[in-house]
Amino acid sequence: MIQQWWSITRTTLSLLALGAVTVAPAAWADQHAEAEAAAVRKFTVVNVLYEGDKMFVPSVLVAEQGDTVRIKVVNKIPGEPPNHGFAIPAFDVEEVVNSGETKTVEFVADKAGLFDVKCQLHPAHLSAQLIVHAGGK
Ligand SMILES: [Cu+2]
Repeated sequence: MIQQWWSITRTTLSLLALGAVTVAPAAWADQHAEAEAAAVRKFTVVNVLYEGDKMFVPSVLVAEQGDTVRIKVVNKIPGEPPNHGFAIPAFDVEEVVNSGETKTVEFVADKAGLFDVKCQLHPAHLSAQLIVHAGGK
């Protein structure tokens, strides 16, 4: 019974993880709709190991120009190395998060465009994207 539950849960979690990576446009639309109401855009980005690749979930973040962007970064990558970076060079964001830890970064998205979100420690780590819409509210 527990085994069956775990199997279903594991399948669901896998689909969720996959969905977060591949169905970005839906997440984008949701985030965009919420953007009208909030000047502080809050995200939780989880660093995961998925089928051999290290990546950020969600992998697309959307904000309006002028928003304060607050991102909670969680490192859930098991094993070595225990540290992973979280950097958005365009906004001078650079942090190192130890395995199992959480850190929060905050900045003002004062310019519009498409920006790289990456692990500054490991070039092979898959990047994410930050989209900042021009003009704001
Ligand atoms: Cu890394």
